[in-house]
Amino acid sequence: MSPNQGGAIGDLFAERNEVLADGAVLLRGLARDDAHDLLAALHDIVSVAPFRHMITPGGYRMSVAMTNCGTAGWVSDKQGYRYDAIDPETEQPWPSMPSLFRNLAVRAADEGGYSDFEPDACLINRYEPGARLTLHQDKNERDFRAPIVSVSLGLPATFQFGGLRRSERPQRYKLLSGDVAVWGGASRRCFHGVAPLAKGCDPVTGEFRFNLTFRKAL
Ligand code: MD6
Ligand code: FE
Repeated sequence: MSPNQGGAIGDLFAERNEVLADGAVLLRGLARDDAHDLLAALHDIVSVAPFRHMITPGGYRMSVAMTNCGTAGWVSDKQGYRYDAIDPETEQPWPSMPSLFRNLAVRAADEGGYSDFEPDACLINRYEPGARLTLHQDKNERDFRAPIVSVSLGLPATFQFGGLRRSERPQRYKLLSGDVAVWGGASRRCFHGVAPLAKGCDPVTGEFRFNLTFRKAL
C-alpha cells in the first residue's frame, strides 16, 4: 500500500502510520504480533553468531552490540565499514535469514510503498541502557534504490531523523516494540541515529532493545 493512497484505505494508513519525510514512513505496531517469534528466532541466531561490540574505524568500541543474519553481514573494524559474507569472529558464514524475518521485511517495505524488496542482509542491534547510535547515513550498500526496513523490539527508543546534511537538526520519534521504519527514495541517505537508551524493563526483553535492520547490501 502506498502512503499517498486516498480514500478509506488512505485514512486507515494515516491512523496508525506516520510519514517521516519523502520516502520514509513509520509503520506503528506492524511487527507487534510477530515479536515473540522474532525474538525466539533471534535467540537461535545469537547462539551461532554471538553479539559483539565492534570497533569503529576511529578505534572506538561501539556501545551497541551487533550481529547479523543473511548472505551479507555489516561489519566494522579499524579497516572501515563494509559487508562481509563471513563473520570475522566465528570465521563462518552468517546464519541464514529466517523466513519470518524476510517475510516481515518484505511486507513492511510493501506497505511503505516499496514493492519487490529483496533483503540479503539483516543487521541485528542490541541496546542496553546508555547505548546509542550517533547520527549517520547508511551508505555501505551497493544499490541505494532498495529501501531499508528497521524493526524495533523491546525497550522504547528515541529515533532521530534528520536531513541529507549532518548539520540539519533531526526530528525525534519514540519507537516502541513492534514499530517498523521504512526508509528509501529521497530519504535513503538521510542522517539518523538513536539517543542513549533509557533504563527500563520490557516484559519480554528485560533491559534491552533489539533492532533488526534489513537491507539489500549486495
Ligand atoms: C536503530 N537504526 O534503530 C538503528 N538505519 O537501532 C538505524 O540505524 C537505521 O532504523 C537505517 C534505516 C533505519 C534505521
Ligand atoms: Fe542506520
